[in-house]
Amino acid sequence: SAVATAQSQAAPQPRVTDNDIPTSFTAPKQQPFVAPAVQYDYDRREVMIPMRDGTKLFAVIVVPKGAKGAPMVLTRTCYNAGARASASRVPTATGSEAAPAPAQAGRNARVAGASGERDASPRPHSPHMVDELPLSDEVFVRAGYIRVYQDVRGKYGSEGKYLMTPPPVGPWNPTGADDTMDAYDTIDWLVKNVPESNGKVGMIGSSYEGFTVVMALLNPHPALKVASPESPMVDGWMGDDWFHYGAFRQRMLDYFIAQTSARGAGSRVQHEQRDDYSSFLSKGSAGDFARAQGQDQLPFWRTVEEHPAYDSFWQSQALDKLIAQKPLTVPTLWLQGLWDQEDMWGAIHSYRAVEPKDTNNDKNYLVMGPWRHSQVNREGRSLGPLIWDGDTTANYRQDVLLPFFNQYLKDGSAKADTPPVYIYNTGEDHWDRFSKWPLSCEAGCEQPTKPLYLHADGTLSFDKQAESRSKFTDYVSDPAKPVPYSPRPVTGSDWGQWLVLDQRFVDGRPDVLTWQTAPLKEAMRVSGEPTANLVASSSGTDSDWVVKIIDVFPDGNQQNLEMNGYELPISMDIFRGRYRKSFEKPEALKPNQPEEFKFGLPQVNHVFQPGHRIMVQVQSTWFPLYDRNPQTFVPNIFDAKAADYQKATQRIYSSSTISMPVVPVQPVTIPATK
Ligand code: PG9
Repeated sequence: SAVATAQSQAAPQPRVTDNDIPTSFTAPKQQPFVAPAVQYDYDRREVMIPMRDGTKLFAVIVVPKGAKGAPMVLTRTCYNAGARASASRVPTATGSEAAPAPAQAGRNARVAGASGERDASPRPHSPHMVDELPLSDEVFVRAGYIRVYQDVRGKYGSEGKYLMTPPPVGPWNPTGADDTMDAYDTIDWLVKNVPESNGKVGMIGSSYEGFTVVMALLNPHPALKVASPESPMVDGWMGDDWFHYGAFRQRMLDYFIAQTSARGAGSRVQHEQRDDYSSFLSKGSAGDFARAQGQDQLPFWRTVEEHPAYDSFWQSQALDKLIAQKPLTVPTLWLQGLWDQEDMWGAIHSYRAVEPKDTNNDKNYLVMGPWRHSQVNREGRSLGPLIWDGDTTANYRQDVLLPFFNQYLKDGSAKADTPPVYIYNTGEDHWDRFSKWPLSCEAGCEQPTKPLYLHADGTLSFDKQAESRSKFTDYVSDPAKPVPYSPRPVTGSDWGQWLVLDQRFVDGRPDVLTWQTAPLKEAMRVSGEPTANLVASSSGTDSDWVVKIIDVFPDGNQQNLEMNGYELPISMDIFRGRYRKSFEKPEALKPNQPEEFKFGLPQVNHVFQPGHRIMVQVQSTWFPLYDRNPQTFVPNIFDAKAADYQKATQRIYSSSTISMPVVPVQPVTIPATK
C-alpha cells in the first residue's frame, strides 16, 4: 500500500550547509517592462473656469468615453479637486476603519493611502472611471454621469483668496465673491463648455463640500436641477464644527492650521504628548493652546477668538436661516448621520427651516442614516459595535440617492419613490419612511414630548413626583480634572465612533451624575427631538452642562458579550451656561441659584427594547473636545487665566426633565411602492 511504500523509503538526510548565503549570485537579466496598451474608459479634463470677477477656478471634469446627453454631478471642494477626482477606491473590510483625526475627517478620499498621501508618490490613474473616482461616485459612474470636482477659490489649483467657509458677500465678507456666485458661474460655464452634457447639473458633497452645496442653493443657477447637502456645515456656532451652543470644540484648532496655514495642504500640529487630554490641559485655555501653536498668525483663528458669542458674525452666516428666506426651488435631499460627530446641526435644521415653505411637498427631503460624519460616502455595515443589516450606505446610494438624482437629471427617467423623510430606526435595525419629521418635539409637532424626570434619588421616570426646588443631586466639577469625552489616551483614533462609545468608562465618576429607569417592560419608541430642561445651580458664576440620553443594554447576551450592559448614547450635547438667556449676550450665573437651562438635543429614531433601561448622565466638562469652562465668569473664555479655573458644586434639581419624543411603537409610515 501507499503507507507501506512511504515507510519503506530511506529517512531524509540532514541539511549539510552552514550558510544560506552563497558566495556569489548572478541575477537573471531583467526584461524591460512593456505596459500593455491601456484603454481609458473616460476622459479627464483639467480646466480653469473664469468667474465674474476674472478669477479662475480649477476643475477636473471626468467624462465617460462616448457620453452624449449625459448629466453632470458637481462637487465644490476645499480638499483638492485633483485628488478628489483621482481617489482610488479604498476598500474597508468593516466600514469602521481607523477614523481620521478631525483635521482630515469628512472627505471620503482622505483616508490612509488616498488623496493627500498620494500626492507624494502619485500612482497612475486607473483606466476605469469607476476605480478612478471615490466609492461614493460608483452609482453615478455606472449610470453614465459626468463627474466634476472643483477647488473653491484660494485653495489648491484655484486662483483668488481664501476665506474659511466664507459668509455671503456683505459686512463679514469684503471680497466681493462667495460660493453662491462661484457655484452659479461654474454651472453656467459647465453647461456651455461640456458638449457631452445634457445641460443639467446636480450638486452633492459632505461637510465643507455640503456647505458649498447649500451656498449654491441660495441663488441657484437654472441648470442646477437637484442637490444633496450631506452633513453640511451650516451653523458653526450652534451645533456644527466650531462650537456647540457656545462651547468651543478645541480639537478643531488642528483644522484651522491644516486648512489655513497654506494654500494647499497646510501643516499639521504636533501635539506635545500622545494623550491630547494632557496636551490641552497643560496649556490652559483654548486660546493659550492656539497661541502656543502659532495660531495668532492665522486670521481665521483671530476672528473666532474675537467672536466667542453668537453675534452678527455668526448670525449672518447661519445658512439654515438664510436658506429659509425663500422657498426652495431645487429638489434637495438633506442628509446627515444620526451619530454625526462633526456636523450634527446643519441638515436637520435646514430641513426644518425650509419645510413650512415646501407647500407642494416636492422639494424638501430628509435622510438620516445610522452613520458617523460623512460615512454615507464609505461603507455602512457598522458603526463601532453596532452591526447593521447590510451595507446601509451602499443601499442608500443605490436605492434612494441615484433614483432621486436620475429623476431630475436624466432625460426620460422615471419618478423616484423618494419618501419625504427616510430615517434609520437604530433600535430595530431598518429604515423608516415618513411624510414629515420630527414625529414628536416640544413645540409644533403633532405629538408633544413626554417629560422624563431626573429624581433626586437617581431614578428616572415619567411619573412626576412631588416637585420641590429643595430636592437636588449634586457633584463637584473640577476643571483641573475634566471628564474625558473618550477613554484616555485621547489620540483621536476613535474620532469616528466616539458618539457610540460605551459610557461606562465615565459612569461612576463622582463628577458624572447618573439617573436610570427600571428595565422596560415594553418597547418604547422615541422619534424626534429630545430637549433638556435642566433646573440647576452652580457655586461658580459660569458653567457648562452636558446631557446624555443612553440606552442601557441588558445582560445575558451570549452571542455578543461586548453588548452586555453596554451604555449606548443615542443623543448627547453640551450647553454653555452663560448663554441661557441670550446667545448673543452672555450673562454670569448667580452662585447657588437654581435656573433653567434648556436646549435641544440631537434627533433620535430609536426603540428601547424590553429589558433595556433608559439612562441620563449629566456632567460639566467634556474634554479635550470641548474647552473647559473656568466656572468663573470672564469676558472671553479663550483668554481665561489659570486662577479663573475653579471647582464648583453643581446641583441638579429634581424638577429637571428631559422632554422625550415618545411615539407609538408603530407610527404611520409610507409604504415603498416596490
Ligand atoms: N467637518 C469638516 C469641516 C467642515 C466645514 C468647516 C470645517 C470643518 C469637514 O469634514 O469638512
